[in-house]
Amino acid sequence: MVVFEKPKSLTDAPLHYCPGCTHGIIHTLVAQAIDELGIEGTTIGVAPVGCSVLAYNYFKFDMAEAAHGRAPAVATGIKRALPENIVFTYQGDGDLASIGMAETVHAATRNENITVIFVNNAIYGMTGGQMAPTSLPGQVTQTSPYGRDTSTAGFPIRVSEMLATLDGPEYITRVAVNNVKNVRNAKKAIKKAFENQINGKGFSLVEVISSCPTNWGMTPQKALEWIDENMIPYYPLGVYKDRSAEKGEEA
Ligand SMILES: Cc1ncc(C[n+]2csc(CCOP(=O)(O)OP(=O)(O)O)c2C)c(N)n1
Ligand code: SF4
Repeated sequence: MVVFEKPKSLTDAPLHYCPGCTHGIIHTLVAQAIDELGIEGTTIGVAPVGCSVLAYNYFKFDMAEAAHGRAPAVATGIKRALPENIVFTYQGDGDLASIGMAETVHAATRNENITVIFVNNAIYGMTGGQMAPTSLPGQVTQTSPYGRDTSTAGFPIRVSEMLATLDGPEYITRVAVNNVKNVRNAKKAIKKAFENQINGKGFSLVEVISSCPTNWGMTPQKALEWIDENMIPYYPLGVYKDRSAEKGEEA
């Protein structure tokens, strides 16, 4: 009996991510959702700038590469030109919540019928561990060696809560991938975010709390524990907006 097999929507290319990085888990969940929905032939992904810049090597369906932070704008253009296709972005917190915040907010408030996978690891991974908009108060990074000082660097941005205040978006949720239970919930949320697009519901964003053991300076195991101890208390998991559910409609 086959218990587990690689999703069809992943290529055979070996992932370049650091040992213990949870980007790989999130790639698998996206690919599984696309396989299960049978949309691999019509899906177009938009890769970001960040550690997942090479996502187009790993997904077997069509991919486009956006300039840093511009993925929701690129996805908007693709979706409007090709409305029958399923279009998603895959973005880190530096990409989505720093340089790309405007594109994110405006795509959400327009309720663009796209799916956004937002990987929040509280740091700029690819460029060597600088402070991100989502770095925690007191978090040591390359650009906050004494810890994030909120009096000069401000407070972390809770993207899901903020977007949920807008009338536009259909579905905003936060999940994590640091243990089996959370991975299972993350899978359900990602699948629902794609189903919403198939059903024409509009903008769906899944924020996934992810690890960066390399730049956090921790073992992979400790990084998963750090998510429970530090990330989730600041970024509570849960559904922040589900317009159809609020109206009592079917997904
Ligand atoms: C216009 C522009 N500005 C800055 C950079 C440098 N840069 C590359 S990746 C990155 C941040 C990536 O962090 P994040 O989006 O959190 O993704 P991660 O690597 O952590 O997955 C930055 C600032 C760039 N490539 N282009
Ligand atoms: S630097 Fe961090 S986010 Fe990037 S691949 Fe390594 S562990 Fe993952």
